[in-house]
Amino acid sequence: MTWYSVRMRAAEGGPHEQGGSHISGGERIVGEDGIEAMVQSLLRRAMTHEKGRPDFINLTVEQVPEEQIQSLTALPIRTRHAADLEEGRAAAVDLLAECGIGREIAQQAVDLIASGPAPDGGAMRGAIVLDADTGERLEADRARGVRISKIDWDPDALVQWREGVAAHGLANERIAEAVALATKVISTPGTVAELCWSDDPGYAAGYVASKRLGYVRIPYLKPLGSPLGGRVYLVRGVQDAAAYERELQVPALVRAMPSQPVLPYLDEKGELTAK
Ligand code: WAQ
Ligand code: MG
Repeated sequence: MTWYSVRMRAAEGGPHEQGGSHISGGERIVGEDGIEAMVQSLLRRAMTHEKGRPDFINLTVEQVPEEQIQSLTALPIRTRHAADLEEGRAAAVDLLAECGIGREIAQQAVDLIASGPAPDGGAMRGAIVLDADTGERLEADRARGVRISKIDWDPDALVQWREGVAAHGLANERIAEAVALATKVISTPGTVAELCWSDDPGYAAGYVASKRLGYVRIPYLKPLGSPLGGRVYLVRGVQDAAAYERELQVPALVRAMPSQPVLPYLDEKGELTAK
């Protein structure tokens, strides 16, 4: 099977590298038959995005040899309840602390995304790389951050996953993409945990992910209407963010399912509940 990486990034006010503000991006891997439809779908995503109308769109199609593709097992999903934004952010700090991150650094990760981590005070195109012990930001470019690329679900695995999570109302493209991205970063050496919420004004949910906790959804991490969101990759033992990003860009397909794609809820004490 020959695979193709199809990726898109869109900005308003010129290209990203000339200061344009990020509107939307996408990373997919498809077979030859799927290229045309994927280009169309990513183009539509860019042109109809709620963040605005891009005046710059970059679409890249690139062959990826099968033997270069890493196979990943999807992180299982669970939900941590939160009634509102304050509870949601407190839950995120608790979960990061459970991953062995000091509460101050965990709070810093939340505050970074909440305050608009790009130099212009907006969202970044990629992720912050945060040293989990010192709180130092390691990414070289604070507008771009580091990006995972060449990532997707194997088509058969995606069908199986959708069947497994559909009863929980989770079988949509946004969550599938987020699980694939989280699975990739958590499998990358040096990563301790990830914190994420969307920069799309209409989407308030996010997650904390780690090897042990899996992908823990939190329903409210920001006020609806806010264009501020992002990702923080909390790392240990990473000196060179460029080398870390090269690992994030090794082509990967999520090909295997966890034994249970959806796990029980987590309560405030981080314990499993049957709810
Ligand atoms: N690599 C690194 N960072 C990225 C990437 C990537 N490939 N794609 C996006 N980001 C960063 C970037 O800073 C974006 O501004 C930010 O993440 C948010 O991206 O209900 O929709 O695509 O379980 O808006 C999570 C919750 C949704 C899903 C996340 O993010 C759920 C989402 P978005
Ligand atoms: Mg977005």
